[in-house]
Amino acid sequence: MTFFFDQPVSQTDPMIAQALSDEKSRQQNQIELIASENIISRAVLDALGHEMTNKTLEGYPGSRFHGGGRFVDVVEQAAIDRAKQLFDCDYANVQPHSGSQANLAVFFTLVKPGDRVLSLDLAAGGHLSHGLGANLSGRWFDAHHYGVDKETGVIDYEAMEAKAKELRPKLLIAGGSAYPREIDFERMRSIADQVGAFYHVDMAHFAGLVAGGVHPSPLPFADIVTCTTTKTLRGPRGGVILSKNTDYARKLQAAVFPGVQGSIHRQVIASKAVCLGEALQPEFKTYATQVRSNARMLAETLKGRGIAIVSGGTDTHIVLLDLRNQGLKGSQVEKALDAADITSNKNPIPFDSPRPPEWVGLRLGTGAATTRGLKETEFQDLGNVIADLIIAESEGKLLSVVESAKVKTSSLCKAFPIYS
Ligand code: DSN
Repeated sequence: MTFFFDQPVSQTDPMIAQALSDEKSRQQNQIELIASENIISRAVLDALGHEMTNKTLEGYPGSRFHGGGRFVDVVEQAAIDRAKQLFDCDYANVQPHSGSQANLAVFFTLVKPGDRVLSLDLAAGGHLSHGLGANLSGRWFDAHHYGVDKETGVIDYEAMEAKAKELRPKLLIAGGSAYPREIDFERMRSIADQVGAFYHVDMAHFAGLVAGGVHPSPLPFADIVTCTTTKTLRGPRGGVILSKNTDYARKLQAAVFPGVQGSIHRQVIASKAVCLGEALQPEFKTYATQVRSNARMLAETLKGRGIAIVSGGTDTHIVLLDLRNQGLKGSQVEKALDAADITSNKNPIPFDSPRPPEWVGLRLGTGAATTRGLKETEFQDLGNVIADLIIAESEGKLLSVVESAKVKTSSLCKAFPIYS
């Protein structure tokens, strides 16, 4: 059996090994601008690929359903303690397998099937786990949505308040996947209080900016906050639930396990602990500051080249392009950028079609490329490369710029290598 325990995948399964190797090269040789992605450290990666994956364990540290959990208890307790310290709160649950599972546990804790919830419209930047019809949250709850002002692209708080007063939801939800501006957490708390609703903030995208001190924290205002460790927080795929109010603790613990999950993913929790430990270091503030500065530079550069940015700019890592002036769909531009080794995703803009092929937005994010080491100068260059590609695509001349764009992307990748 020695080979079973010691042979690497490159020897045992060449087909999968090739795909893994190709994916690593793709990441090394492309500039990643998908806002929900990042590049984790070798230390986080080590924990993620650890033998701790072999263990089965349900329950919480010190109170498990299976034996042999003492070392997992060490990592889970460390992750809990670090999350509480990082976000200055009194309750943390690090077990959710994803942000969607974390959000489901919040529903489980605060509302009952059929209850009314009010969340950000998907096209305005919301998230599918906040009440999309095709998602369990939209099937089991009476979901309604608030949106953004048509002119400014910023959340219309007056309309939100009017809607909350009319609908009297049990739960008001903030946050999402593509809203680039700071949210007025205090104002939403006041709206929730006026209608007797619970208030949940999903900070999945901007959690790293909160951790780095460059974005306001929702913790002082929300009943419960969820996030992923994946995006600006620069950790493994997985969710976290946080609160300053320990009154929710008992219900939240039971909502995660056995409410929506069974056995925990121990190696992921170990890697969450490592990522949270990294986020507590002073260098993380420098990284978070750079993420936001880079996003501002990217937005300004694109605007300077005549490309509209939803809401006119960004307060986070997200830059959402409105491609209507160029007569392009998001999917066309996603492909044009991909041809030059820049990875992005088509996205709806506010009031966009519900059909993905018709979306006229493109979402960019600066987390991963900032981790790679790119600063304002490189993001200005990148913004100009992206503008060249968009303008050429709109004029039907993409091939004339792809090769020179690829040379620039390639030189950035070489200058800022990953996983040497
Ligand atoms: N919600 C998806 C995104 O923002 O891309 C995945 O987390």
